[in-house]
Amino acid sequence: MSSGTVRDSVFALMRDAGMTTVFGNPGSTELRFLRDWPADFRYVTALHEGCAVAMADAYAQLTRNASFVNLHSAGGLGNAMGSVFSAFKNQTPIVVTAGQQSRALFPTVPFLFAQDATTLPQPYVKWACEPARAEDVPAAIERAYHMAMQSPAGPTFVSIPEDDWDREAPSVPLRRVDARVRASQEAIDALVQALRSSVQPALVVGPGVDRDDASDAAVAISERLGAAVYVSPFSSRCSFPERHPNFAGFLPPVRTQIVEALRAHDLVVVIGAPLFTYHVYTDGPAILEGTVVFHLTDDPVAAASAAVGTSIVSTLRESLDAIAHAIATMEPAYAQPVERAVAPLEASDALSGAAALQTLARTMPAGAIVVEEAPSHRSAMHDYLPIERPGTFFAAASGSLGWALPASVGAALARPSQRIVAILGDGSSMYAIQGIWTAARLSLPITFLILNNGAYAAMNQFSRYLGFTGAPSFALEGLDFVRAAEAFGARGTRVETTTDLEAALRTSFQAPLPSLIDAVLDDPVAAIY
Ligand SMILES: Cc1ncc(C[n+]2csc(CCOP(=O)(O)OP(=O)(O)O)c2C)c(N)n1
Repeated sequence: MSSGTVRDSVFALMRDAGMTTVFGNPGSTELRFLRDWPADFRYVTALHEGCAVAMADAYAQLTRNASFVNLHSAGGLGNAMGSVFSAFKNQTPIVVTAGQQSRALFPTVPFLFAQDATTLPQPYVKWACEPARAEDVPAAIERAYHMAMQSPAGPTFVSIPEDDWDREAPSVPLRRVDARVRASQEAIDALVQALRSSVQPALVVGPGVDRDDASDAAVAISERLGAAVYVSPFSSRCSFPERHPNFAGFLPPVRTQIVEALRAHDLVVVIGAPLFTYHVYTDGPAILEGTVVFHLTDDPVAAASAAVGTSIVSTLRESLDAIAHAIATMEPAYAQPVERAVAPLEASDALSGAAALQTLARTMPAGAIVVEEAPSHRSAMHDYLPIERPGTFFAAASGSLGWALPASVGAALARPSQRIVAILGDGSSMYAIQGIWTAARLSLPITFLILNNGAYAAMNQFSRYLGFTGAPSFALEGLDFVRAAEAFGARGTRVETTTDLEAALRTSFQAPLPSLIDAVLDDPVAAIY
């Protein structure tokens, strides 16, 4: 086994793993890693560590490979934790590294020392390690890579003392780990049997289907069975084309409403999502009594904590292919159409959130990727901006704000020839506004569309839903988004009508550069759920 420095070995390993883009924010404890930067590596500077991790998150989701993040000791990792939480909930593979002080200084509790470095990111990383010896760092990174990639995928963490990089270490070639998990034939047979005998089956698809690139199999199964297809509550990806005739809509994160939505079905198969994700408590059963429930998941925790039914743990691609194959000889059936088509808004210059989204749907280039974080507009988005293709919609599964703006930067880096549209609330955008600087520095074709209602409107929405009054104001006055965009080197435009929004969008889509559109809405607080 050849030997060089830790640094030689880690860079070789990263090359083998296809992790040649590093998202980070630097400090002195990372300098030995960053110096003499190899020409075949790209370093993406983020001005906040939460941005670095969110960029790496979308980049990993779109490249379907773990991404690599390098942060500055405890302070950098601390800043990143909101996005680490999101990556954990998104099940995105990211190898997060952070610099640590020199080993020889540990006993003196030096400046920048990350005390108990591996505890800080817990429990939102799958594995955290500060190797016992410098020469163990490459093997730790290799393990972090494999752990991050295995289902359920997620972030992992390695703390690296700064003096380790120049120490001698063996080279660690990347081993191949095939971690696909296949369900037993018996489990698949039972599910196929239930599908064959169901009168009115429903599929509930979650982000895991798109994550496993298995939407085509979900479409094939639904078409063969005539199964209505619902989207799981708060799904962070598009797993089923939303204009497909079998598409039946989005389940709300409320138990009683899910029961109601699925009432007509004798069989419900939840695929690639928890069963179910709730936001508010309501009493009653998780599903109508007598409904048969199956659950396909790659996440043992989701299987163990499902409210009802039979859970089958496997890689989704494998089990969906097996099911599609088993029912391929059945006569194709047609789903009973579900009444959900929402009438288009009448032409008007009034700029509501719904009108803005309808305008976007009309003007957005084919193949554009939408990254969303505009909490009070989520249901209007479902109604007026149907996502037609899996692989073109991303949101944070965590509900933690500050993800989408930098995630759109990671998406643009992964898909340089595609237009990225970040749909952002005015409040949400401010958690990570400095991500615009990275987009501007790298000339990325991102349209930041701010749905500006001048408030944390979701907080008002939710207060009303819960019947609470008397909270401090959730208004957000005095933010100037055009000047903010310009301060970071991007173009900014403010619009107040649908006509001006359409013009601004068309201009934005023509330039291969980032631009921000501040859409000032005239919007009453919409109902929630
Ligand atoms: C990190 C974080 N802090 C706070 C919240 C709580 N929160 C949920 S929605 C919301 C309001 C977001 O406002 P905005 O982006 O303007 O969207 P709007 O609700 O107006 O559509 C807040 C503060 C959160 N989800 N994440």
